[in-house]
Amino acid sequence: MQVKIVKRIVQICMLGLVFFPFAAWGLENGDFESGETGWYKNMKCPGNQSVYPGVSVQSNSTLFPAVDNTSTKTAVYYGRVGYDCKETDAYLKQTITIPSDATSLKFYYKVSQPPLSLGLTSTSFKVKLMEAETSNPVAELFTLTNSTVVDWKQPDQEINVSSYAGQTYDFYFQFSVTGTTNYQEAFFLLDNISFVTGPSDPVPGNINGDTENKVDLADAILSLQILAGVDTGTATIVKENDADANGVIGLENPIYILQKVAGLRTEG
Ligand SMILES: [Ca+2]
Ligand SMILES: [Ca+2]
Ligand SMILES: [Ca+2]
Repeated sequence: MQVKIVKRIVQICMLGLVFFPFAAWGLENGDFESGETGWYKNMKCPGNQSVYPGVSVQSNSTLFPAVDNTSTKTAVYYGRVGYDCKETDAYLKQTITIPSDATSLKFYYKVSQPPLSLGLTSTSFKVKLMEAETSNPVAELFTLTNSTVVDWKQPDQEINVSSYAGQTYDFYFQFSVTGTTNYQEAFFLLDNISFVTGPSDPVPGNINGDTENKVDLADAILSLQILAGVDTGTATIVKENDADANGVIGLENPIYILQKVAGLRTEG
């Protein structure tokens, strides 16, 4: 009888392990269609309306337009200066294990703010990884400061996360607005966060590796800079997208890219 009870207890414990794993694998509710499920929200200002000041998930509306026609909800940071509370460190975060075959991070954002000269002194939006236990910073994956108005878009550069794949982190989307003039405000919208997994197919000519796989003058200029030995600073260079696939950025790249731009090349 006792053996049966012990067996039953072991079974229940094992079921518990199946249904409540220790860390979430991958990202939960990255499109915010389940509201704030899976996300921890830091917001010290109480706010007596649904959206100020701080970070929340809102239904699509004129003020918070959808990123695409599959979206009904969007994460929104509403930064307002000089109201009853200053929310200068609002964030959404979740503890995740980045998929072991993740190559890059994707998300869409939108900014709506007046010019800084009208009373805002700074705005920022950052995507960060922190150590899950200690909150020590690990990496700043994306930074946007003092942005002007931008409609829904993805980051210009691919955000490579392959060196963090398979590891567990606190994953932060952090917002800040400061200013000197009361009632100045800025909105940051965020949606469709996801990890791209598996090796990506090369896109000949997309030397700067932008996430929309555009082959344009920016790639031509970058490849000419590489050819000329000019310091390209922190620019991303994706050798896998070399036009003739030998991994060396030669003159064939600006030629190929300019032919593409001029519409002289319809195939590949
Ligand atoms: Ca959505
Ligand atoms: Ca490009
Ligand atoms: Ca080459």
